[in-house]
Amino acid sequence: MKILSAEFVTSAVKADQYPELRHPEIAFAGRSNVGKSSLINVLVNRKRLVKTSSTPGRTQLVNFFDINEAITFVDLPGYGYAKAPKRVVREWGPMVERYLAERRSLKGALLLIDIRRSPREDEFNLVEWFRAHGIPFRVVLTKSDKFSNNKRQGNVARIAKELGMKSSELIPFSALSRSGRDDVWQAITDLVGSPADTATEE
Ligand SMILES: Nc1nc2c(ncn2[C@@H]2O[C@H](COP(=O)(O)OP(=O)(O)O)[C@@H](O)[C@H]2O)c(=O)[nH]1
Ligand SMILES: [Mg+2]
Repeated sequence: MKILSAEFVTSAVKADQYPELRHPEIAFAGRSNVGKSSLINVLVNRKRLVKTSSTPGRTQLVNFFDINEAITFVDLPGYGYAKAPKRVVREWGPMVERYLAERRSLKGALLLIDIRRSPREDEFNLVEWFRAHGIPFRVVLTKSDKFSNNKRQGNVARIAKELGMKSSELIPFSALSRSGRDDVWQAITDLVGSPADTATEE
């Protein structure tokens, strides 16, 4: 994918603030600090389109980005930040599920999981919501540079098993080395082109 433009559109805290955009939309979901912002920046070849941080923010925002005036990237709020206020923790599920349930332009989602971790309740919830709302999704295993080649494949297999998926359905990615970038773009292109739009039109 040749990146011609990548622009921040808006941040929303509520559904009525979501922009009216006519492009196919791809959502990025994952735990705070998993590397969501870093992935988006690498995908669009920008250092700082999306702010990265080692101390996750406390505001739960849905951020919209316009890519090439052709695709919308949606950075969903992270979860699992231990210091997040209780209210923020409570609001995350309904906010994200509502977005997934109602957003008509949504063509697919990427679920990010740190390659060193195991999927937990929040990840299983997301998978359940994707399936319940007919949203095709792929899993991206972030920070793959944390392992050597050998160990990396072992961890891909481990997480695939934990998710009940095939290793080939998981994409190892590193924002440091940019390895996996083409595979993630391919997944996005597949999702955008997939005939899944009936799924969101209940
Ligand atoms: N080693 C390594 N660190 C990463 C990678 N991606 C992100 N990080 C680091 O993880 C932290 C959180 O990244 P960020 O993209 O802000 O995560 P987000 O909270 O999911 O948006 C930052 O300190 C990043 O530098 C990666 O691929 N490899
Ligand atoms: Mg982020």
